[in-house]
Amino acid sequence: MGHSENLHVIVGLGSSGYSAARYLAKQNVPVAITDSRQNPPNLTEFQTAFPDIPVSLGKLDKTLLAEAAKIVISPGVSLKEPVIANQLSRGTPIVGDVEIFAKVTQAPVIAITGTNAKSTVTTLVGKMAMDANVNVGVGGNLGVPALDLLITPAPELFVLELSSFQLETTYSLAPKIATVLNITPDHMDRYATFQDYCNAKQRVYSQAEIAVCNREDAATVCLTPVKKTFYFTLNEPREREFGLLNKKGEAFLAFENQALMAVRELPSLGRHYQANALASLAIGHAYGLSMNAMLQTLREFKGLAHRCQLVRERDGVRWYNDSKGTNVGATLAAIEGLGPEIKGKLVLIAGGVGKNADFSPLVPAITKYVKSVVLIGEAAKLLANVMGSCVEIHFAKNMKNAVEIAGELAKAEDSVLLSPACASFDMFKNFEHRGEVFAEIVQGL
Ligand code: UMA
Repeated sequence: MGHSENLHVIVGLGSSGYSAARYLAKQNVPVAITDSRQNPPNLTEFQTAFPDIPVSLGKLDKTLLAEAAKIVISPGVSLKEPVIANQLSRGTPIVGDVEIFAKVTQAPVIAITGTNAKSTVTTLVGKMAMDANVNVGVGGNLGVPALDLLITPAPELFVLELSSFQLETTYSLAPKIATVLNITPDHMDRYATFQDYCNAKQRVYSQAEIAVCNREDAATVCLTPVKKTFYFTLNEPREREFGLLNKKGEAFLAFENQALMAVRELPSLGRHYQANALASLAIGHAYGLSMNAMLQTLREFKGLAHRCQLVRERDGVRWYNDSKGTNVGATLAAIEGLGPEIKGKLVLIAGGVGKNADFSPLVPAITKYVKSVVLIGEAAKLLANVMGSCVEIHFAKNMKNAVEIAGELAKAEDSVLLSPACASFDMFKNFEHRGEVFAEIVQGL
């Protein structure tokens, strides 16, 4: 393992680690990799493409890390990991892939974070820019890792979804526009307190030019001085706000006192989706996109897979796949979004890896909109303890069993909602896999 002045040790060979290696190798920066997993994803492909890059597996390689001029850490690895914390205290610079990206990009960046809805808003804003003929790169925590967006011809705008993990290791990013869409507890297996998690999210605003904040969520309000701030709200908008206006009994998306478009023209249902549309308008407006063009994009955008996605209607029962509901806030948004829109009640399928979450915030919404809950996965017992007093509970062995039970419970005008409030790793590869399994079983009914 050749010693080198400028050795960059990449921690993690997931998609961020791989993209960092690819980027740095191209710049002729000496690179080595360590991953605590014996068999990280991409290993064979990586070793075929880069046979000369040393890879150390099975645990984070302390000796290798001690040789690093710089450590490039993947978002899935905590800075509190003892070998990492040790290097940090010895003064080794530790950065994430987004920091490397921020150092080299000239084009303006729209940076989008929040506990939920960030993928939807990132995709929507990206589409709005694309529809306005902007050469835009869209990625980050969603889909394409940031460094893989550095292609030629260089995009004139980047729209990045950023997680709190990525923000923790980003220092130089100066976004043209930054937003925190909402903050509710998540990843409490990585953060000591909710405040720590909020602090990580707030980092998106440092050095931003324009902030877009959620009027309904105090934790999203920008605490750093910026040039301009816009807000979105589900109430009537005031100055510099996008919100909902009621005109002759009909709800409109609106900017200040100006109605823009009837809510019923949106192809996706739910209050939470209306908030996403308003946030996207606020961001696009701050960037200078034409309002009419953005409204047209909203009319055409059908929403993302695994987010309150209608899978099928059968015997008057609608089946929704919200497998992306991996935390309490997301599931709450799905129940409160769909609940008021349907005539009957919801049958909720939930459970999976609980991530030390407090599930009690779900209780009022479940009491109001849910008639039965079908539970799967590791957190099933825990969820039952929290919800058992307010709703009928059923346990299922697996997804197939859960769908069968839900199918018996749901009557015409009810809807079945898969929104687990948990991660998927106990039973599935990821949330996409969970959603696909669910949809396939439902299609087969
Ligand atoms: N891991 C180890 N040992 C290691 C390195 C990683 O056990 O040495 C584990 C991690 O604990 C984690 C998994 O491997 O469970 C993946 O971690 P990673 O850092 O290698 O992840 P990547 O494949 O690089 O993907 C990351 C984001 N994943 C995480 O933050 C966990 C992806 O977001 C993102 O799309 C990708 O970078 C590109 O930027 C996924 C995600 O779940 C969708 N994000 C979380 C969320 O949205 O809630 C934050």
